[in-house]
Amino acid sequence: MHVDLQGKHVLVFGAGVSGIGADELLEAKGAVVTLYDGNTKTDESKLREKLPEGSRTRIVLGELSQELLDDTEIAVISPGVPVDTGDARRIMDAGIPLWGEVELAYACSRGEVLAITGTNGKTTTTTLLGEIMKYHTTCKTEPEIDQVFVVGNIGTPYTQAALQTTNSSVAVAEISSFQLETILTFHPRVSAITNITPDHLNRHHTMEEYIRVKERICENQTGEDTCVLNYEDDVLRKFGQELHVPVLFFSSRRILPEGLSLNGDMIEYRKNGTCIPVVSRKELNLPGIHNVENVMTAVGMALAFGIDMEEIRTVCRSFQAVEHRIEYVAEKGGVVYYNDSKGTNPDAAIRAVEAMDRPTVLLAGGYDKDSSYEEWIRSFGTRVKALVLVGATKEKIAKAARECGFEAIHMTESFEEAFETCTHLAAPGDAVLLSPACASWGMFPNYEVRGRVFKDLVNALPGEGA
Ligand code: UMA
Repeated sequence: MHVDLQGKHVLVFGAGVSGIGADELLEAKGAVVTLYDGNTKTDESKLREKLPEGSRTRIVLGELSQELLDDTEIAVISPGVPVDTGDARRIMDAGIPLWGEVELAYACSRGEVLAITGTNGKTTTTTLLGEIMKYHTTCKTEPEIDQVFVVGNIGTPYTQAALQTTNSSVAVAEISSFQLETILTFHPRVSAITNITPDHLNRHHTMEEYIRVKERICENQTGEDTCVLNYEDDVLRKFGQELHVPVLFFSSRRILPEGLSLNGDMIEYRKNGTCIPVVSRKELNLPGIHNVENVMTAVGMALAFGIDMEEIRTVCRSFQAVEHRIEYVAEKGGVVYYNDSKGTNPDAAIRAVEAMDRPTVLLAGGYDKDSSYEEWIRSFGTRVKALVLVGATKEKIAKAARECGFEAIHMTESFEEAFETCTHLAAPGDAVLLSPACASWGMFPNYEVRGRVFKDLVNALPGEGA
């Protein structure tokens, strides 16, 4: 699909990585771009350095003036900007079309899109599917796919790849609920929703709204497409049973007559009365049942796209855990350190706790997303021996922990102090797990930086490591 943006006056709202990607794409398409960011502390010259060479973009910081709005034909909004308040609302009230950065990228792209959303598992699934698709292109002398782009919420803005896409390329896109809020024509050939549990409720307000937004990933799909869904998620099972798009279900708890199931240790694929073993759980280098579900999602999507089973198997067997997702860091003084900085909500953090096989000192807390923490605390069982808290949510988590009867709580003032406390509390044979159940914002720019700071602290501890 290609839109004509030549000479159009476009306002890009938000000057993070999405805004910069959008700016670059819009300039290449001949639009007259204004890059706007509400944060007055933004360093304009540093921002300009990030824009393409010879960029003619006008940068506006602080206030979004009426004059600028009057001059805007299309606004492209970054995922982190809430659409129902402040300036975004003013844009909509002024009748200016509001596109998400994903919509802009899609409208300027060619080729097929495979898109993954869900509360947890998106990044691992997207990475694995990207690897399967890339491997596929190396297996054929004349592959029908010429290039694979792994984009979206995973970190590389979709807009950055849009102009390189061709009629034979595939974009494997991790799409967040924030991004789905502002799609219009976005149409994946295969979509997937890994699971839906409470997250980002400060932004979406209610669980119903969060679910509605997630389900928008299928909105433009047709009977020719496929949606891969988790049968064990009550919301998704019901959604799939009523969906206008063919559904491929997967289950880690029961054998489904059609689709992907876990039978003992074996992932199996059933279709039209035949059953094909895919890969054994023991052959995967990923801990936890949630990762079996992530593998099933990626496998289902690859199969729906027509990739050979043998190619899928090869990649599943060699695939390693994604950085920041229950990532083994090192063993120091008999203590094993795990980085699960990507555990940014209680459900993701439950999965990390459940994957621990030794007494665990848990480092948690961070930005407040209006989450409730009781279920996560109840999942501690006898595994978590101490909870070390830091950040804006520490009091709320401590209160919830005490109400659940968990008393081994240690309050700290900084991330460094929290880490040091963990090292004192952990004895040889224990694990220290960073799995905050909260976003990093307020303390760090993103979860990647938080995870790297943690890993640097671990690696600086005395001892051999590895
Ligand atoms: N801003 C305003 N006004 C506002 C809000 C923000 O001007 O009301 C400005 C900020 O000052 C800032 C810019 O907008 O300069 C930030 O934009 P952004 O928050 O959209 O961040 P980006 O750097 O563009 O990164 C976004 C995603 N961030 C969010 O959705 C919050 C990244 O996902 C994504 O990797 C990137 O686009 C590329 O697609 C991160 C994330 O935390 C990993 N996602 C959430 C999650 O996974 O839970 C959804």
